Amino acid sequence: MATAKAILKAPSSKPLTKRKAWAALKANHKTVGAVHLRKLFADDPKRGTKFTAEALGIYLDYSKNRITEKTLKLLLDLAKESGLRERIDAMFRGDKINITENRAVLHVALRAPKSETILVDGKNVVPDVHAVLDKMSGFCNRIRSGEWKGHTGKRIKNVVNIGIGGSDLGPVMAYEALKHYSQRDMNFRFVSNVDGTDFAEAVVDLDATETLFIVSSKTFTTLETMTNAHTARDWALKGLGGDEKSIAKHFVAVSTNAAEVSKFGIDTANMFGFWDWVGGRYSMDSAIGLSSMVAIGPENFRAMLNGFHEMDEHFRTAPFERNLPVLLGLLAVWYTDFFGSQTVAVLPYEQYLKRFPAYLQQLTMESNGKHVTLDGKTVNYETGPIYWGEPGTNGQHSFYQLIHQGTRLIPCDFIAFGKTLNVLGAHHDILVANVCAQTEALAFGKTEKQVKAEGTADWLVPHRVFDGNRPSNTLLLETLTPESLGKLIALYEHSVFTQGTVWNIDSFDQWGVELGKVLAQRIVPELGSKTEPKLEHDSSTNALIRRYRKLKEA
Ligand code: G6Q
Repeated sequence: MATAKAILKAPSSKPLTKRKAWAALKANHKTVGAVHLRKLFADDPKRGTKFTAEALGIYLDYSKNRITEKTLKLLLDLAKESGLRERIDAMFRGDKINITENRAVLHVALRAPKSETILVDGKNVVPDVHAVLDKMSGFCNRIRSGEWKGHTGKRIKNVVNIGIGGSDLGPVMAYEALKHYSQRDMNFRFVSNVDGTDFAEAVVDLDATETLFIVSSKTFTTLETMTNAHTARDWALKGLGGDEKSIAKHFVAVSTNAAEVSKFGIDTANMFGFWDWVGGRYSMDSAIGLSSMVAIGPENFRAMLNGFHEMDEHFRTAPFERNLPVLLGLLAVWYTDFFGSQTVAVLPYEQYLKRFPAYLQQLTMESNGKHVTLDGKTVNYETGPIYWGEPGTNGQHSFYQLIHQGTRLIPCDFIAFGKTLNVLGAHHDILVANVCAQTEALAFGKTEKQVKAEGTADWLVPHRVFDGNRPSNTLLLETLTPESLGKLIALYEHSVFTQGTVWNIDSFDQWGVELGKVLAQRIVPELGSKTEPKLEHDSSTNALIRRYRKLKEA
């Protein structure tokens, strides 16, 4: 088992800006950065099929990127010099590559087939993963079939997941993405915010006798989740006639912390476990996905896991030049570090993926929003870009203006499917026509000559010119299924890994989040205190606290 020290000695220990490929890429950017995509396409009629890669039913067209074959080769060299191969092997082997928390990073074990062996501290974790999956399946089948009854004998019709961050964003995204496959006579709600409105609105039309709460929290100490869980407990008890025994039929927990689960009053027989080697933002395919499994059923959930696993295997074994996550990750590095791009827009042309960008925000930014290397040195290059987005075509009528004609370079990932799950006249052709039209317009723009030829008045011409040369990837899949969703998520997970490896940062810790978890705890009693509290913050914070106390009393 490699130690943190050994990991630091991997090829990536050479500072990024001192790697050979880095210098070569800098030089390459000087020439390629000045060339228009129009020219790159005109010079090579095969470009549109050459810069593509296909695996597991996902077609990646990355030809509309500002790269040449040389750039691609250098990016692949950079991956090699950064020790990407060694890091991938280390992750899959169960090495403790999350060095600041001294943990293995094994979300890949969550979707490993029963026959595999993955060791953490000498113990094979795969049987434990499957034991939990089996327990989840049994539970979900009982809920879905109506065999599991609430305290008053009614079947469960409503499932409310209470969790935040990694214990919410994955489940809610997966539920929305796979709604087509969900049990339609049940309601699924997700409560995350400590703002009481979130809970109040989630249960406003629910009957406690038909409602099950899944309290999802790795630590079972997160302020928001525990506050919401206690509020849910009070709400349920009220609706169930105050009998404490009713809790057992209406509350289950997903956590790694059995002691806290018990303290809350949930029988640990109704607890679904996972492990410290599953990071929050990588946990939607662990027991944290219990609400997803109730919604879509165990078979569909397992199909999703298969999709994840296939992409894991692709990432682990495919040569880098055909490796989808590696290509996607390296392109993000190219724009972030050489073009100075600050963001990446993710634009799914699939309404069911409406929460996908929000999910990706956490995956990408919590992972790679780091400013020190694995050995604690401040980086002298940019790391994690800002990921954001909205489904198409809605975004076209709002922020695309800036992508087309603003002053910033925003690389975009367009995601589309060949088949729709809801065939309605020409809707799907119109939807996909917009994907093609947008990527075309971004790349090629509209020249002054073209605008003038349309008879545009001279003074208006500059406003109507589109420079183009704005890069995009297009990901084309066949149909949105549990399996293809699994592949898509794993694709981004491993793209994040690729980026983090090049940057030599710990993509698996989140000290910024931990800080947030403690900061508010000090102020809560100051806001609630009946007597004037002694405030020892800065003058701005003190004044805000005093003003809030006045406002709430007014
Ligand atoms: C994820 C983060 C964070 C975490 C939440 C919830 O990687 O660590 O988003 O998932 O803070 O934490 P709990 O599951 O412990 O409540």
